[in-house]
Amino acid sequence: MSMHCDQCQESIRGTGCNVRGVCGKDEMTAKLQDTLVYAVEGVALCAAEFSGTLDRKYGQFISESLFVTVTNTNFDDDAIVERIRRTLALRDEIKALTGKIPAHDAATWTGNTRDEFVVKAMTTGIDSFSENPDLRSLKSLILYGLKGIAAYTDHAAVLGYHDDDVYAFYIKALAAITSDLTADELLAIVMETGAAAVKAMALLDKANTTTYGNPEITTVKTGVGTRPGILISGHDLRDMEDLLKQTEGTGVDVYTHCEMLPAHYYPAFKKYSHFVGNYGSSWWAQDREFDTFNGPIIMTTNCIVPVRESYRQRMFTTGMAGYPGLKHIPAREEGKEKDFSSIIELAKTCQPPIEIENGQIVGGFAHSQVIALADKVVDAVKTGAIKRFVVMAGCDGRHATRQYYTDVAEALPKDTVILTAGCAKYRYNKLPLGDIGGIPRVLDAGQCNDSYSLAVIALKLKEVFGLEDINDLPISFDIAWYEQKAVTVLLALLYLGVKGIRLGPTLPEFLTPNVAAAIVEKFNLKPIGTVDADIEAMMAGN
Ligand code: FSO
Ligand code: SF4
Repeated sequence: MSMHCDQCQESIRGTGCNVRGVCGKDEMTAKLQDTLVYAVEGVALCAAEFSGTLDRKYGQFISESLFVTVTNTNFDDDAIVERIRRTLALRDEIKALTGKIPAHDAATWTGNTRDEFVVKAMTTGIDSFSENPDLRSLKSLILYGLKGIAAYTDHAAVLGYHDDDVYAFYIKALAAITSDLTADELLAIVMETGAAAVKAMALLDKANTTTYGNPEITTVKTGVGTRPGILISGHDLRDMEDLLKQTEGTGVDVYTHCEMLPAHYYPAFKKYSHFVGNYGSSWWAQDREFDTFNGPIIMTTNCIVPVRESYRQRMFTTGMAGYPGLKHIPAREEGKEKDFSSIIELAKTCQPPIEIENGQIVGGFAHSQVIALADKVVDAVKTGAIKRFVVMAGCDGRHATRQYYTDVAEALPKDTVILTAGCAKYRYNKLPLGDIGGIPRVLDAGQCNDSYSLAVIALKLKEVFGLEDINDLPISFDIAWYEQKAVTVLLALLYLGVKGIRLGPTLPEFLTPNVAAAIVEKFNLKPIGTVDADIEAMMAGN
């Protein structure tokens, strides 16, 4: 048995991960995830035969299943096997509905055991997409974009928000990647994936802000209190809500980790006095930070890294996240909260967190807050106090090459403002970069999906300055990517017409030279260079 995975930035250069993932994913999990994607393609092929309006439960299920296969989300083979079974049952339900069976193996194959799923995986996965590397590359780009979109539509669905157009697009695009299409036809679907990405991010923005209010400027503490705490990570805000409600008055504090930091910016969560602060930094540092936290940890989504013995007994997953041997908190029953009581009881028996730093992080600059400050920002641009905005959103990662982003943040001229979102921010959000007339030099919009806010802000500035083209604004894009949600954000930005984006630390391995050249030519996408050369070019508008 062998695996092949090249979906993230830490994929082994030149070959992809083919023995074991750098992320910790082993061959069995990789094969089962490939089979799950294949089963989902079968659902899409059968659903594409349906002429009426399909119940949204199918789109929602596709969204969940793709999300399970996103990097660092779910390593639990049993959970994936169970999901493959459910996917096949759903596929057969649609076949019964349409009475049509597409002439494709994904629509007809059957299996029920883990062994059968692994055997199926030998002929599925991205290697089965096409013999032609360029076509395979384009299909991978579409699939990985869909996986990121799936994470976002899943978060929105948890809050009761759905976009049937995006659900319909899953069916169209997944059916397309199982078909023989030309490079031009696939490129058109790549652009449509960008359009669906914008819709998915807009939907999630609406879901989050309607449910929890618009993020506001907030100072978040990084020190610790004296009571035991629960650390919550990932991106699911409804889990955050349920946890804060259930811990109120229990003597247990709540801290955020990594991508949950922006929960502090929402009015609905800020009001809780036991919502103490943020503990630690980016996802890849979790094994150190979870160790010293002392209390229970809840992973609501990715990114999970291989779990150390020292905190295994106090780490939990929920939602689409999973890890073998960790307790999984089940989905909430209709109209009820998720039950975090066992975690709260465990927390009461734990020591308070060990302090690893004692400072603060300022954030909450999503579109509504920045637009509320628009006059101040526009004045600062007009008077020359702000010369340029540099969007440095995206993901963080393990590699030392990401020091580039810290160095750029430190070396940018003092009359520039960094716009950020996602875990990429941890490379520079604790640096004393100062402010410009009261406007902080790092404006954090929130989680990676809040990159949508940065696009809204750019479009608003374009309108205020009466410009025809978003590329005429004094904004440069210096984006960091790691997993598939960043692919989604990149496709969204390309779809919105942003040109000249710098992408690092490396261009995606799954892009062949021909596909990369086509994207570079059309969008002037470029790999990052040296800190000095990139800053000089950005300041000159290149
Ligand atoms: Fe980071 Fe992980 Fe939010 Fe990603 S925690 S890397 S792009 O999952 O989702 O930014
Ligand atoms: Fe490798 Fe990334 Fe795939 Fe993990 S997700 S197996 S690190 S390419």
